[in-house]
Amino acid sequence: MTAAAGSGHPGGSLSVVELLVAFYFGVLRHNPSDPQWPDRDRLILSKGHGCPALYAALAEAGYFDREILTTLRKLGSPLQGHPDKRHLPALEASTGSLGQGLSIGIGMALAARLDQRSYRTYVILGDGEIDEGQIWEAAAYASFHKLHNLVAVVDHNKYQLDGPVNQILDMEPILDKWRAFGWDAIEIDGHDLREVLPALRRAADARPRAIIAHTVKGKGVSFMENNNDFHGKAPTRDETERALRELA
Ligand SMILES: Cc1ncc(C[n+]2csc(CCOP(=O)(O)OP(=O)(O)O)c2C)c(N)n1
Ligand SMILES: [Mg+2]
Repeated sequence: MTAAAGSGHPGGSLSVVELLVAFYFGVLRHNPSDPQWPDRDRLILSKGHGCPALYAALAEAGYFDREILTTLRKLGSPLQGHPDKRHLPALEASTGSLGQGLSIGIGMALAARLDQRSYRTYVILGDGEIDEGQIWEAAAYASFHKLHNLVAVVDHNKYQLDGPVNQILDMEPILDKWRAFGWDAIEIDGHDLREVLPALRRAADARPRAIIAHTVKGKGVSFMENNNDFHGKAPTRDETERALRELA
């Protein structure tokens, strides 16, 4: 998809594939033929630049035709370079301006409480994204208000735009930070469905839950793995052929 577009974010898309597969095919209560079903679980991809993986999962789940996947980033396409809810009803939020998704998720979790609905709200955050101050105000707010229907998943792929997160603004110890903010925090291998599925399915307790998912940026393509050149650059034609061969 990024090759067809000639731009985009392959690295951070590939690191969330298993998380999205687990969500759409094993966790979320949802109905692709009725995206506005009031009791559906909500999923927000706060690190919106990873949307090629989200669009692929939505197409596979039946929200729209796979044919349009290669219109990514084209003028007039519903599949914009960052998720745009106005053009794609399957999305819960327009994201891409990093730092905002957890606050949006809090609004949905509070609405569920007010409306006495049992849906859960899940938010996928980037590990560079959680450098944003707004994330930590949201984290404090969610635990103070006991939003047990809210789950944050951090895609901990160890890189952000400019390089390794631990050289830019290191949030370690990440687990302790979420716990100090009152969250039930656990750590998993974000590429192993045997760990991802039970973590996402675990019943709620009294607190919001944070899942730190250890992942590899560019997962599955040898020359993209841990190579941050592919944070925001499309592969060339040759690279695309190699990548697709490796992923097949
Ligand atoms: C508010 C805001 N600032 C800057 C950017 C530009 N930007 C896009 S991706 C990115 C890095 C994000 O790193 P991370 O959250 O770790 O994402 P991943 O590694 O999964 O790609 C930045 C700074 C943005 N989209 N939004
Ligand atoms: Mg990252």
